[in-house]
Amino acid sequence: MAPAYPKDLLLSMYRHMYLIRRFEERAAQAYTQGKINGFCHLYIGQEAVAVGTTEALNPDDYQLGAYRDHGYPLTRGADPGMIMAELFGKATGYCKGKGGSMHIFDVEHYVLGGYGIVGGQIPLAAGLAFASRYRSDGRVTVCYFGEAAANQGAFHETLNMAAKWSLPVIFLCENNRYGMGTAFARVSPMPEVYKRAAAYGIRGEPVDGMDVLKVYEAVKDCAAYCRAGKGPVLLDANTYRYRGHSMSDPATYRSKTEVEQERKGDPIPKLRQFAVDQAKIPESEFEAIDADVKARIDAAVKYADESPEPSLDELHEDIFVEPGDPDVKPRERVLGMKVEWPQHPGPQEYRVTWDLEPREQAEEAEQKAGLKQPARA
Ligand SMILES: Cc1ncc(C[n+]2csc(CCOP(=O)(O)OP(=O)(O)O)c2C)c(N)n1
Ligand SMILES: [Mg+2]
Repeated sequence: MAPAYPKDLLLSMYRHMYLIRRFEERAAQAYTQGKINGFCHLYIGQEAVAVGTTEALNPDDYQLGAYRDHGYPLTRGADPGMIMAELFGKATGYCKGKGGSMHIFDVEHYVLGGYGIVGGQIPLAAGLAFASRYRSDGRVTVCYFGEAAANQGAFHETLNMAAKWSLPVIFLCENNRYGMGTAFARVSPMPEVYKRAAAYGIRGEPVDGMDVLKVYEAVKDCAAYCRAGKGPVLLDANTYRYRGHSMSDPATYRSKTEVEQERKGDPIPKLRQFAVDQAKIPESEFEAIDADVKARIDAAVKYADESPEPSLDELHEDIFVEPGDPDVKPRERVLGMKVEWPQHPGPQEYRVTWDLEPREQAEEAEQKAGLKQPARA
């Protein structure tokens, strides 16, 4: 029998998946109208991964991902108008219009980007997890990346180090089977990314990324495992992007039949059906959510449309942080809302709970194993 999920959880999952879907549909429309410049990668089809993950985590666990990144902050309560404004290159965007679609950074909600270099976020995630371990702050870091990033050197280097140091990080592969126009199976002898965990002696497993409840269960379990100090996890979410790689991709490398087949497993109607049939939530509640989300996204587009361009005087601002510069709190700056800002302990308050092997011990062990000659006097 399916476990009983609280009604609030099911509705929140539905709301957030639909919020991302609607946001992305309107972003696609705005792109074709010439309102968005540069790259724009849509997350349509993959919503269950980010939503199931966020629902399974604590609100102050870190999340970061690649350039297909509008959905991550939306799951955490970021302002859709400010994200849309960022896509439009407007001054009211999360990064004052200077980051654009690929670099949504929302510190308030512990969503730390948005990175354009394939695999570039993976070592950063290990750094965050190292900081959590060092400060004993109990946080888990979730690092989303595409399966094509698992063929980058940074992936292997990071997993090696994260495993050695038992870092509390979930490496969450959004395995949508394509890296731009290349099917992953064509360029990888082992396309099941989770199997690569064996090379680092860490936990690795697949999950159905088209089912939000399955992602939720898997991430909950992995997060508890990381928090217990058992080390990193490689979670391989099998998912699918319905649209091209980016807005400029006609997606001629896969058949229409394949896409139509995958769309039959759409995670949004699947959850709605489950909630109506199993949890007996009336259809009318979903209709109300649909209407509310549509109105919010309409307002977001209007807000982005009416927002000003950044001034040319600002061209050289926010490039370097100078000592004493005040922190920029995007929602406070743009919407005047009081924002809780994450606080970190100062260096003198750090509680280091584990030590790397002391050098003397390591040298002694090497000598015993005959690997190292004693230093000559
Ligand atoms: C280091 C690097 N190499 C190449 C590119 C060009 N590039 C951008 S996206 C991409 C494909 C990545 O695919 P995947 O990691 O599966 O993520 P997805 O786009 O499917 O979400 C490539 C090769 C890049 N941005 N960075
Ligand atoms: Mg991919």
